Amino acid sequence: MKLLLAIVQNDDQKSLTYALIERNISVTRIASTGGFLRGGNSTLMIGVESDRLPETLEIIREHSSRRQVVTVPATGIPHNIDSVTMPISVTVGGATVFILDVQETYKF
Ligand code: 2BA
Repeated sequence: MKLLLAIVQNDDQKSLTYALIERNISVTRIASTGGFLRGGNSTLMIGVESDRLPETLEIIREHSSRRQVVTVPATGIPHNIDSVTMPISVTVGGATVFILDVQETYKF
């Protein structure tokens, strides 16, 4: 059995948790804080049988980022005015995943 610790942005944790539960993969969410940005994130503790590891990683990959539209200065556009901005779509989010071997599991 493997224990995954997946650190994701708060905005992604809900859809990721739902996706895991839908596939019958148990998950525990811990509210956490990134040491560098000091922002809230979520750490998901996921215990899975080793043969479900690739499937679980794929679910995390699929559900840990999203597209977001941000507005940026329209530099580089000929004859642009300083205050002109343009919307662009970027991918935000992502996951940091640690995988640990589980020696034994008990449920009492
Ligand atoms: P990521 O590397 O994607 O990390 C996102 C969050 O995942 C981190 O939040 C932290 O909570 C966790 N994490 C990542 N690597 C870890 C590790 N080896 N051990 C334990 N937890 C880990 P933050 O610490 O707030 O960092 C947010 C983002 O800031 C990082 O994104 C990275 O792009 C950047 N960053 C972090 N430390 C940095 C540093 N010393 N110098 C420059 N940029 C840094």
